[in-house]
Amino acid sequence: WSVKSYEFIQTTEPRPGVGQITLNRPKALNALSTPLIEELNHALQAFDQSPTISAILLTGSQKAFAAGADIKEMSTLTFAEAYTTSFIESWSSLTTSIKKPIIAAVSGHALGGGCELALMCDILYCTETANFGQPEIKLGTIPGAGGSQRLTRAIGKARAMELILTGKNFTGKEAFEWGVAARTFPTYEELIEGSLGTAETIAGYSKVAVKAAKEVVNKSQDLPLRDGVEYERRVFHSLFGSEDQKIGMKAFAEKKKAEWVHK
Ligand code: CO8
Repeated sequence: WSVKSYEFIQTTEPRPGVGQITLNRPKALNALSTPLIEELNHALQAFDQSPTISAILLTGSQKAFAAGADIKEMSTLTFAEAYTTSFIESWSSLTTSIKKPIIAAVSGHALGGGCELALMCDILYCTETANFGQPEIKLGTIPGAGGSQRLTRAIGKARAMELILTGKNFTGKEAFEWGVAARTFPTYEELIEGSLGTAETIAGYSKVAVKAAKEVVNKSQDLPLRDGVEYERRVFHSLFGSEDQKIGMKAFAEKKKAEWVHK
């Protein structure tokens, strides 16, 4: 994953072990065009492969995380084109190919595909006034990047059905109250600071344990409880083979700070 210059996103390494991706297409409120998504996927892969990065922060601007898929790009697309090119399929590759934790820091609009992108991340933080929604019904279509599935799992069928059928938005405060967001912040600056703090905390742990923890929690979304618990136990057992598990437990017993081999 060679260094690449991007047009629609910015990448930085603001804290030790933390890679930040900022969506940067301000004139279109970070509408998720295909070129933007290609850059996002490239940057995510680069951070995922980087030995110096342990956690990823994905954010937009104060005004918009992302105002959805690019409506102008989609307006002339035909069924045959969408179907044969598997339009949108690669947009959710971050849920399958990125193994490091991704924190979404959402301020402003997170609509349609923007809301879906935030829902794909591992932890969602937002401002109290963030503007979430699945307004596709107003465009004569439906969510296409997992919104009907992930939002429904996150907030339950009753609320998700109402939101998706009416296209009504919901606030960051509601996102927190309904369990979509793990935390809310009063301002954009506090949101970024809080998100970086969490990313740095995660980056301070063993990479082996962090990867395993993300994997097993995400499995809970796909597997029935019994299979999920069994899967967790298998992975838990496998960690007895990791140097960092030995280091962590020895450090606890000796009342010392663990110095991870795989950090
Ligand atoms: N696509 C393309 N351009 C957009 C989009 C968009 N989704 N959203 C905003 N823009 C553009 C506007 O066209 C405008 O451009 P211009 O200046 O050239 O006219 C510029 O951004 C600024 O927008 P506004 O002037 O409208 O700004 P306001 O502050 O007045 O309004 C809103 C902000 C409320 C966010 C408004 O722009 C809006 O309603 N946008 C559309 C929101 C929407 O419907 N999103 C859902 C799109 S459908 C979708 O996402 C399907 C999901 C499929 C899967 C995606 C996988 C990730």
